[in-house]
Amino acid sequence: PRRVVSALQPTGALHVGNYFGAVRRCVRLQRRGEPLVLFVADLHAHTAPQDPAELQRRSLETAAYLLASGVDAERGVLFLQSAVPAHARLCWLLACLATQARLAHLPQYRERAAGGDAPLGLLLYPVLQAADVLVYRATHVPVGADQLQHLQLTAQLVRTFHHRFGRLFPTPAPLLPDDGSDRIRSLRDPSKKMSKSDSDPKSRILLSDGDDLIRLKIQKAVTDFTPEVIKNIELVDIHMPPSSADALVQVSFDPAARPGVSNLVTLHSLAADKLPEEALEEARGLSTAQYKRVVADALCGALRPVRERAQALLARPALLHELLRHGAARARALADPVYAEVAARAGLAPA
Ligand code: AQP
Repeated sequence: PRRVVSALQPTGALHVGNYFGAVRRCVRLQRRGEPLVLFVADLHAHTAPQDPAELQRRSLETAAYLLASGVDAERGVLFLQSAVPAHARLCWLLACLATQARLAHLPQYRERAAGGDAPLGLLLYPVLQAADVLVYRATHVPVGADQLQHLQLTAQLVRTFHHRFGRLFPTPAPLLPDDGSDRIRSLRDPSKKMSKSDSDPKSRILLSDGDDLIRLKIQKAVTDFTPEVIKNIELVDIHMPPSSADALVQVSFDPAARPGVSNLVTLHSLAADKLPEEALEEARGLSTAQYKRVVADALCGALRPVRERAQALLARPALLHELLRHGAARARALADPVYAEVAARAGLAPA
């Protein structure tokens, strides 16, 4: 049977990159009938220092935004990672199958550790990710292009596990988006991805931002020194999925040459549920400043209902806690038998 597993870290307030790149994709997979296991990755959050009360508040807030975005907690399973001990238990065994050199070689580790004396948890981060999906025998994982190496590590751990202990897990396949939603850029520096932990709050639009703040941040977004959105100079291949690979549009949607403007086109197309070509068509004849108002309108329209539902949910913390408790019980019912089988294969007590 198919099973999709995904997670978000409660390391900060969710931004539109998280929303279009992860949350909305999960909602749409679920609406197409995929069985979804989704959790708030509070164990992962501890790879950076966390204030305990703040972490708890953020975890609840993240869950509220997932529900507000349309995650169906009854059809799927929604919970906090730390409430299901099988993740950490399987992580230990997988860590014994991984090598230090392999993990230290992963680009994200090298970036975040930056040659310093990093916590061991940071090195183990992708091993816990592997445990997160394998403990539900996931068949598919929605990822962004930057996560592919971690999924390759998971595949390698599956092979090593099977070699030692016999076949047990499907090898989870990546589900990559073809709409650019996994590459939302910082509004202040389009060479970087939009990130929860960027020190500049104007670099990201939060799901909690009101209309005025959304408009202000888009208005201040760094673009380039070309005043028009569409430059009628040359045609380039837009790097679209095979179905539209021959679509040629003007140079404006060129993430390499004009990353700031292209990021606005991507945000516009995602928020308005249009193809980038269609979004660009609306930009024809507009200055960048005028187009920014179109983008801001689309974002306000897409995010307002999510924000309002989240606020209503956050006003009822007892309900949220109860929902997550119920989700964790259902997650344990899925994960515990898988871990019990792992333990039996590995000669360990059943938990
Ligand atoms: N800029 C982005 N564009 C598209 N998708 C993005 N995601 C993150 N940033 C972008 C996707 O959101 C999900 C959340 O992953 P996470 O909570 O594990 O954190 P992350 O990937 O490390 O994202 P952040 O926002 O940059 O958080 P911090 O600052 O804490 O590292 C993932 O599916 C990710 O692909």
